[in-house]
Amino acid sequence: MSALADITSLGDSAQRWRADFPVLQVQAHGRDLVYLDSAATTQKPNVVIETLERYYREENANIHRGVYLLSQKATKAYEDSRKKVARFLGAASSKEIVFVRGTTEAINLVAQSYGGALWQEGDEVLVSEMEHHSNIVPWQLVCEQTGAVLKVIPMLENGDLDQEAYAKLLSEKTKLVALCHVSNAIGTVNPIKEMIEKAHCKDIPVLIDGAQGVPHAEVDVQELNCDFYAFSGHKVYGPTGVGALYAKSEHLERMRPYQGGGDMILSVKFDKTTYNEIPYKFEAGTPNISGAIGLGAALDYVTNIGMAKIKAHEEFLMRKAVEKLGAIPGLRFIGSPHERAGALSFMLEDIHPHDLGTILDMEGIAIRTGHHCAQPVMEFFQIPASARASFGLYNVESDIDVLVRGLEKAKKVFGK
Ligand code: 7TS
Repeated sequence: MSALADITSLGDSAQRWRADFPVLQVQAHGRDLVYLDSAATTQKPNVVIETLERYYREENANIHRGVYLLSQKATKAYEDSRKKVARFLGAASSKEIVFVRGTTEAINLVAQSYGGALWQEGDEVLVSEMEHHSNIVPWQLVCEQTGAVLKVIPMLENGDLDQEAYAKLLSEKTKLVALCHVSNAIGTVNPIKEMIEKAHCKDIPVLIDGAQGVPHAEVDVQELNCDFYAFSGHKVYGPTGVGALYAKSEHLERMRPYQGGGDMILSVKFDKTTYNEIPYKFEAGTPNISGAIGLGAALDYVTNIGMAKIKAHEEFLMRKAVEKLGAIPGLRFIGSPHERAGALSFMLEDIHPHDLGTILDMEGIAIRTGHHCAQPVMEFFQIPASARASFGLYNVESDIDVLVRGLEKAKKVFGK
C-alpha cells in the first residue's frame, strides 16, 4: 500500500473510531464539539462506559476478601486488569504493576517509599526543566525531608533537553533521574532509551513519567529498561482516579509501603506488623476496583486498534496541524522539538491564551489554555501561559481546519 493510501485509510478508520465515543456527539454552544484537549483527559469509548456499568450492575463486591462468588468475580476482574496493564507495558510480571490513583500518586509513591526511605543529605535527584509539576513537587518534598538536592536538566531553545548538560549532571551523588517521556506543555518526545542507558552506565535508576507517553505510542518497559514507569488511566481512554506504576520487582521488594491499612499486610500485632507481598504491599485500603477494571477495558480497546496505527494517525494529524496553524500569520509555536507527540502549544499575536480559549469555546472548540502545570516551561519561554491543542485517536483532519477557522475568527475579533 502506498503511504498516501495508508494515511487515507487511517483517516477513514479514525472516522469509525469516533463513533465509539458518545461525548463526541454532544454539542457545545450549538456547535459540533471539536475536542482538542486529550492531553488533559481523553474521552471514553462505549466499551469502557459499558464495562463500568456492567461491573456495578453485575459484579460489585470488595476484592481479596470474600469467599463468596461475587467477590471472587470482582477479584478476578481486578487482577485480570493488572495482567492487562503488565502486558500493555511489556512488564516481566504483573507483580511489578501497582494500581494507583494516577501518575501523580505513582510519582509520590516512589518519592516517599524509595527516595524518602533511602536518601541522605547531599544526595541528588535529577529532573528536567520541562516536567509537569507532579514530577517536580514530590521530589522537592523528599528533598525537604532528607536534605537531598534537586537538580535540573536544562532545555534548549527548541524545547529539546540539553543532552550535554544531562551527561554532566549525572554524578555519583545522583540517586535517581525522573523524566517525562513526552512533555505535556510542548509535546517534546524525549530520547528516553538513550537517557536511561546513560544513567544506568553510572548505576543510577530512572523513573519515567509516562502520562503523555502511553497514549501515543507502544511502550515496552523491558526494552526501555527503565526502573519505574508511571501513567494515568484517564489519559489513555480509561476512567479517572486510576493509573499504574510499573517498577522493577527488585525495587518494589526493597521499598517501604507507601500507606498503611487493610490488604497491604500479612499479619498485624501491636508489636510487629508484617507486610503483604508485592504489589499488594503498596495497595492499602479498598482500591478503585471499577476504575482498574475500566482501565483494563480501555487498554484492550487501544490494543485492538493497535498502538502503531494510533501513532501513525496522530503523527499525520500533528504534521497537518503544524502545517496549517503554521501558515496563520502571527501564530508562533512554543518550542519546535525534533520530535513532537500529542500536544502543540502556541501563541496568536498578543492575544491572551485565555481570551483565545474563550473565543474558540464559542465555536465548539475545546483547547487548553494556561500554564499546563508546567510553570518552569512558561518561565523558560517567557510567557505567562499558552494555548495548547492536543490530539487523541478520534481526532480527524477537519478538526484542525475548524481550529484554523476559529483562530482566524479570533484574530478578527481582536482586530489583528
Ligand atoms: N505528568 C504529565 C506529563 C502530565 O501531563 C500530567 C497531567 C501528569 C503528570 C499528572 O497526571 P494526573 O493524571 O495524575 O493528574 N497533565 C495534564 C495536562 O496536561 N492537562 O491537565 C492535566
